[in-house]
Formats: sequence, structure tokens, C-alpha cells
Amino acid sequence: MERRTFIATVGGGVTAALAGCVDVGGNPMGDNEVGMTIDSFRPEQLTVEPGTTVTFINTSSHAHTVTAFQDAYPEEAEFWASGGFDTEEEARNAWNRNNGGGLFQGDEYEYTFEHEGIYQYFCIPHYVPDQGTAMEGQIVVES
Ligand SMILES: [Cu+2]
Repeated sequence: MERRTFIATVGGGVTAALAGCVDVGGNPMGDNEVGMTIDSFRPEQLTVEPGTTVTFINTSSHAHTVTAFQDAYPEEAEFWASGGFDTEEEARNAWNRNNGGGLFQGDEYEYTFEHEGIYQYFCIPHYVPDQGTAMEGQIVVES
């Protein structure tokens, strides 16, 4: 919340203010952080230990979602997505209805990965493989 307040205050200085937190490739500089360019997650693959909270930060000016692919996560884990939906279908419906689950410039979404395995996720508006757009990533959890 502090970050959002800061951005609202500085207004036009957003890009410059954020520049210190992101490298030239759009990767956030902090540990356990995933940034977003206009059409990709950076880094696309992140490896963390069980119990790690990862912060997904929209470092771009485009709206994105962080949405698990249905069942593309360890069996013991639950579906996860920005907006807190229970299924991929629910997340897609919410986005299509009113951009539900959307992360806008500077917004953050946190999720704690408890179980070992691979968690695959995507951005609903920018995952359209038919059109050559596949904004997706994965979190690898291993101890
Ligand atoms: Cu996106």
C-alpha cells in the first residue's frame, strides 16, 4: 500500500521513481520479486524455497493478471490468482466482466508458495498463443 500511495503522490514522476527498483530488463531488484513488462513476466522463472512469499509487481503501464493455469501446480497446493479466485475459469470470467483480478501500474500481488513443485501461471489478457502472445511464467519451489 505504501508504494501505491507514493505513486499517487508523485504522479508524472512514476517512471523515474520506479526506475531505481527495476533493472533494464524489467527485473525487480529485490529478492523473491517478479516484475512485468508490457508483455512478459521478469524473470519468467523464479526458484524459491518452500514457504517463500513472492511479490508480483506490475512494473509496466499495462494492466496484467497473475493467474495459475488450472491444475498446473503441486497436488497439495490450491488454485492461486490475483483477485483470489478459485478456478481459472472464474478468474477469466472476472477479467472479462470488469478487469477483475487486474493489477495496474505499481500494483502488487503476493502469494506464499508452501509446497515443493512447479507452479505455472499466466496473464489473462496477454496469453493468446494463437496471436503469438504468451505472457506466462513459473515458480519452482524446492528446498
Ligand atoms: Cu499481461
